[in-house]
Amino acid sequence: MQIRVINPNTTLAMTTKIGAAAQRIAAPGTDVVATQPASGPVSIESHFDEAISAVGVLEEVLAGERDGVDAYVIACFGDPGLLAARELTRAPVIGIAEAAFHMAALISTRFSIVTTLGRTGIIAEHLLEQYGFRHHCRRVRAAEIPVLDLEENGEMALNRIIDECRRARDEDNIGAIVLGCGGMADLTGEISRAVGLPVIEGVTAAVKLAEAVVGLGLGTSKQGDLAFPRPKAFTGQFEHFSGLTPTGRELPKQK
Ligand code: 5HY
Repeated sequence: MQIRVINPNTTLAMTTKIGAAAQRIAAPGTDVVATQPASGPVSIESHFDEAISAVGVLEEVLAGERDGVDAYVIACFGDPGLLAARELTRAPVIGIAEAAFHMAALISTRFSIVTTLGRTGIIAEHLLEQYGFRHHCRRVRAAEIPVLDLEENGEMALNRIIDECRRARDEDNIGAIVLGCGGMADLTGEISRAVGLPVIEGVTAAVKLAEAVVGLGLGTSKQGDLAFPRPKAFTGQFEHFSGLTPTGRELPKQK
């Protein structure tokens, strides 16, 4: 199967790192293609960044539909454009925040999240509510590092994240930690060894969930609100979305 892992920001170093972490965890026979939008923010650290990056995610899904992709992963912890992306395809679309919440809830009754900047913590709070994991999560904490410090000041960023994870371990009465950024995709092992708790991050969790959904012969339901959007005219820079019709690509029958 082919999984398209979309990094919604436009920092190639982070896309490459996310792709490598995803391919490392993928099962034999799973081919990971890591992509990023042609246009958008170099990092996503606000509601504005999220909103702009969501259009880029949708462009990448439409490109994936032309390539016959079997599943998609949205590799930003805000899951930007997730439901809109699901409307565009029969293939499963997995957001890394949702995947990490599910995985953490499978191995612990309570977890805390450690993200980058405090200001994006509210986005994780909203997703916990939306996905029904509010009662599983003790706290949403922040290492107070800009997202691109994960690329530019890796050592410092890692130490700040480990310090915050240790505080979560000592203060939150939890069984696991969720890392709140796609750019942390390669840090789980090191942090888990340093903190002594299971550490989940969304990119690798999402790849395994995508494989499971495809493996069951399941995909995005086209019954109800995730049906293909009704074709219509779009104007200006979005004119190319006009008359958008589904590729009609059928998924393998459910097992
Ligand atoms: C992410 N920003 O996963 C989010 C993390 C965050 O560019 N990739 C980003 O801090 O919200």
